[in-house]
Amino acid sequence: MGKTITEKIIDTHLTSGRCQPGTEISIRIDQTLTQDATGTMAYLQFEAMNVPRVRTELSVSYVDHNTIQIGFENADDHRYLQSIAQKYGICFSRPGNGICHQVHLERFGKPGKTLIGADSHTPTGGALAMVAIGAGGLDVALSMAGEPFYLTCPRIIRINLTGRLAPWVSAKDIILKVLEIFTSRGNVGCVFEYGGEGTAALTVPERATIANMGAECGVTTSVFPSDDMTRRFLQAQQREADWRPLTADPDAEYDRTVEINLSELEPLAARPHSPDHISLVRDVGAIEVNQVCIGSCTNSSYRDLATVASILKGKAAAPGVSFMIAPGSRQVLENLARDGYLAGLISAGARLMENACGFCIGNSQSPSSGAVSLRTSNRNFPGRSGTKDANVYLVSPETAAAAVVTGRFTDPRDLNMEYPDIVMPEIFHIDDSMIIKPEHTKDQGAVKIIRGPNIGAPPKNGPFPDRINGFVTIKVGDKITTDHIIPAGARMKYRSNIPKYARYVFEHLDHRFHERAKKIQDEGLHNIIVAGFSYGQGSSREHAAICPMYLGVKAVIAKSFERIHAANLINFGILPLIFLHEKDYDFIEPEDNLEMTDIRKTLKANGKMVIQNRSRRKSFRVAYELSERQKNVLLAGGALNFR
Ligand code: MIC
Ligand code: SF4
Repeated sequence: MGKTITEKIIDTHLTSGRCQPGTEISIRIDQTLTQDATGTMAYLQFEAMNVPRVRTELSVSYVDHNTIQIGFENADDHRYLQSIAQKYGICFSRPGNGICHQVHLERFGKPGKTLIGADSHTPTGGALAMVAIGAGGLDVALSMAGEPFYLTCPRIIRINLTGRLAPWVSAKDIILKVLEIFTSRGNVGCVFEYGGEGTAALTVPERATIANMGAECGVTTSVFPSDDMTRRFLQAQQREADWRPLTADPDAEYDRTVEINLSELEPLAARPHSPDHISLVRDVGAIEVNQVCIGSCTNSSYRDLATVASILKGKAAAPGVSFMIAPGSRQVLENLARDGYLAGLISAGARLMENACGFCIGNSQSPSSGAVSLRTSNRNFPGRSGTKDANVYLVSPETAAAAVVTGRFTDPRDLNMEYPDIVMPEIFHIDDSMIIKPEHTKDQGAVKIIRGPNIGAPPKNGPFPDRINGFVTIKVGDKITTDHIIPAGARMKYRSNIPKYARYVFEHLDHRFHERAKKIQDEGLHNIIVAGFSYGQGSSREHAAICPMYLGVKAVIAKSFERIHAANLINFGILPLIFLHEKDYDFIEPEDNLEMTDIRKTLKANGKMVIQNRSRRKSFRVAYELSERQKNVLLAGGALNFR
């Protein structure tokens, strides 16, 4: 039987298990990436592993999230990361060099390789036919230490693209269509593999937009073939030697095939406050737009910004629109400048942001109260922009540019102009001077690691208790994101300081969570979180597990979990439990006293887990989906203790 691209890559990297969907396997990791907001914790954990040098083919440490640097904390983190990179043999992409996923695509990604990254949009690398997976920092640290990466062998869904995109419809509209079909929940353990004649016509940056936002569906990753388009992209990056063909066999079998006819697609938008609230741009209506932000790792390539520049040529931003551009990388910025596009953007009134995450993570450009903000990024979770009552819509660069001109939500086809035909540079102007390659000196051990006062050691956890006697510290609904659990934006500067960061757990849902959790913990009791479907969507930040762990959370009982967050909970010794009967969720109230006994014995024997709700004098059953390895990690109190 033929094989899919994903199976081919997994097969050549398999270190344990058999490639049977739903079972646990482990794979060898060729490349890793980290970014500064997850990186410091990942490297603090890596340091604790006492490995002299990374054991991957390539590890890259990017600085792209916290580049505003109000106060000393972020600059200290950057300095720490640079010293770590030098000591352990890691490439260091300096602040200002660009967003990790864009730069990795340009300078490092290779067809057929495995990549894990401490960022949920790592699957962007799937545009280059990699198996590229987002994970918590601790899992990335383990991969850097040469250990395999564990995952559930995925079910592969083929997305067959037929037809050809009409003018003014672009890659963002394809992935928004995918989000409409699959939604943001219920896709755990799947991989999207793209094929068909519509796929062949997409350039690598367009494929990257699609692979990037597969993360919003919750899939393990998205994979594209390595074909002539891939070769041309790598050639333009002067890396043709890294190319190799990689396609699915014609008789490969998929779990399911979904067809999307590109010729029928129209401009789409994700309405507030979820990436899967999809509408036709036409149906949103001509509402007034206050802010337009073009950038993020989803849509900040040369092609995206050159398209915007061409649409805006000779025009000016409407007076009511604050218009921002954040190029994905220094390479994108420099090539736009050399080719004359940048001047046009500036003339149109663009406010030029640094080549970094910036507005996307809410650490700058928060919209005004109640504003309508159009963004080309990938997440419009409530409050993520930094303004609680802002309405953020996710759209293509074309739709965003149309709103810049008209000041209203506008279908770009109504601009009554020719669709710009962007000619991509045959060879990009390339300058890697902001990537510091690790030196191969003999006295690596002598390199001094520089730690600022905000950088603390990762907190320790004891073995998992046999009995949980605790309280429901919070009960939340469906689709709770890691942004809800532990906010980013202005709070991100405490990523290396868990006692401080932990004060903001569930800040926007219940600002007294921290106080209550601390009180329960101080009384020697446990905290328990109760949740609905799809708990832990979005960011890979392991702080959404470490900070609750630090506050004495021992279990999360949910209707379902998202992949990365469930793995992070286990890695930090928090038990993820699933309601066996969903209706039991309705019978629990905040502050209920719950008790679980004989936990260690039950888990080891794969026995039935029953929880007593002592406040309601009721009991209910929960399930757990844990491999033997995960049980051992959990019982040890987390992956650092287990190693
Ligand atoms: C995000 O887009 O939410 C982030 C910020 O890039 C996160 C990582 C983080 O929280 O540091 C992600 O996507 O994993
Ligand atoms: Fe950065 Fe936004 Fe991409 Fe996350 S989604 S890596 S914050 S640009």
